[in-house]
Amino acid sequence: MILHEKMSAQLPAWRERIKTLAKEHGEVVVDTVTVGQIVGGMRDIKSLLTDVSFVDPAEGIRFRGMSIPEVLKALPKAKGGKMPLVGGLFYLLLIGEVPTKEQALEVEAEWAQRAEVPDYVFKMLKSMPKDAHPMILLNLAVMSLERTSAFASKYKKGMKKDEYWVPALEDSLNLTAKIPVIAAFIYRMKYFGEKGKPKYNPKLDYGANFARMLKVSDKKGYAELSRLYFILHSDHESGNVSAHATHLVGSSLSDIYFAYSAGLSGLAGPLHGLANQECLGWLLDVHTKFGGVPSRDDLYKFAWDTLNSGKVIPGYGHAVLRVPDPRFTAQMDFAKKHFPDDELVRLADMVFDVVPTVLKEQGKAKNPAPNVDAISGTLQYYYGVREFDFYTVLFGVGRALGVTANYIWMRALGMPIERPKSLTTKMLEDAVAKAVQPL
Ligand code: HAX
Repeated sequence: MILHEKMSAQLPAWRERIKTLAKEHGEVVVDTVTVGQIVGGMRDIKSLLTDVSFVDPAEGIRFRGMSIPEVLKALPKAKGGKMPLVGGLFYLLLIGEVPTKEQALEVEAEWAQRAEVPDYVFKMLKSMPKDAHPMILLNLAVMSLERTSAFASKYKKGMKKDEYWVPALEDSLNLTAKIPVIAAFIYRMKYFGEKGKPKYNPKLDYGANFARMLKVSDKKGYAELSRLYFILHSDHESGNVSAHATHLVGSSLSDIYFAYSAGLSGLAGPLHGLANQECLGWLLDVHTKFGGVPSRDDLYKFAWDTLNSGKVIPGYGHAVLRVPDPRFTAQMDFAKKHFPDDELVRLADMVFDVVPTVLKEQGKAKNPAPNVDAISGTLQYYYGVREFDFYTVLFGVGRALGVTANYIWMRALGMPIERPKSLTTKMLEDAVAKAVQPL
C-alpha cells in the first residue's frame, strides 16, 4: 500500500532526527513557563511536537508547510469538481508530499474497501434514546469498533516498538473509512427516522459518498462543500482540545478508537467544536429578531446585548490566531462564489464587518476576528443540513483525518507517554514570593 511504502521510506531519517534531538540536545531551552500560563490553560507553552500542521498566529494553519489556498490549489481534484480529493489531503498530512492524482485515488480506494460497518453498530445506535446527542452516537459507534483494533490485538500478542505504527495505520484507515458512513447513518436515523444502512459507493470519492449517503438534494454542490469542509477541519496543530486529547490518550498506547473517542469528547464542548452550532444559532436569532438582514446599527446593538448578557459571540476569537482564520475565508469565498445572494451569507458577511469592532471596543478578546466556525454552519444550512446539533459531527469527520495522521506518526517515532508536572497553589505562591523578593 502506498501510504505504508512512503512512510517506511521516510522513517529511518525521521527517527534519527528525533534521536539526535533527544540524546544530543535534550537540555536546550526552547521556552519558559510563567505563572500566568500555568493558571491560564497552558496557553502558548511550546511543548508539543508535530510535523503535520502548524498554526502561525499571523497567518493561520499550514498543512505540511502549505497554506489553505496553496493546499486547495495543489491537491488533485475530484472528478467533476473543483475541490480536492479528501484522499489527497490525507496523503499530504501523512506523507508530507503533494500526491499525484493516482496516489490520492489509491487512498480513496483504501477507504472504499474498508467502509463496511458491522451491523451491530447500527443496531446499537438504533437502540439509543431519541434525545441522545449525535456526538454521543458517533462516539459510541467509534468505541463499539474498538474490538476490531489491529493495534490492540498485536500489542497483546507482543509487538516491537518500531512496528507500532503499522497496525496504527491499519486502524486509522479502517476508522476514517467508516466514520462518514456512521455519521450519515446517525443523520438519517436521528432526523428522518430512517433505519437503512448507508452504502459507500466505491466509484465515488469520500466527499461525493458523504453527500450521497446524507441524501442532500444538491448532491454535486454538497459533495464540493464536503470535500472543502473535511479538508479545512482536518488539523489545527496539536494543542487544540480534540487533537491534544487524542494525542494524550494515544500516548498511553491506547489504540486509535479510544484516542479519537477522547478527541471527540473534547470536540463536543461549546468552546471548541460545538461553537459552529452555536454560531449559526446566533445568526438565526439575529435574522428572526429583525426579520432579515438588519441594519449595521441594529446588529452592533445586538452584538453588545449578547456581550452584556455575559455570553461570548460564537465564531469569534481564537486561542492562537491573531488574524481572520483562513478556514473562515475559504468557506466565505465558497459561499460568495456559489450562492452570493443567500440572506444568511450576507448576514454572516455583515457580522464579519461589525463584530470585530464590538469585540475591540469591549477590549477583552485577544483576537476579535472570525474563526472557522463563524461561517461553516451557514454553508451547511444553505444545502439543507439544518440540524444544528449535527454540525459538530461533521467537524468530527474532518478532524479524524488530522488526529489519525498525528497518531500514526507518534507511534512511528516511538513517542513516550505524556506526563507534565503539576504544582500546588502554595508552590506557585512561594515561587512568586521568591521572584518578587527585594534584593
Ligand atoms: N466573545 C466574547 N468574549 C470573548 C470572545 C468572544 N467571541 N472571545 C474571547 N472573549 C473573551 C474571553 O471569554 C476572555 O474573557 P474573560 O477574561 O472574562 O475570561 C477574554 O476575552 C480573553 O480571551 P482570549 O484570551 O482572547 O481567548 P481564549 O484563548 O481564552 O479563548 C476562544 C479562545 C475561542 C475559546 C474564545 O475566543 C471564545 O470563547 N470564542 C467564542 C467561541 C468560539 O468561537 N469557539 C470556537 C473556536 C474555534 C475552535 O476551536 N473551533 O472548534
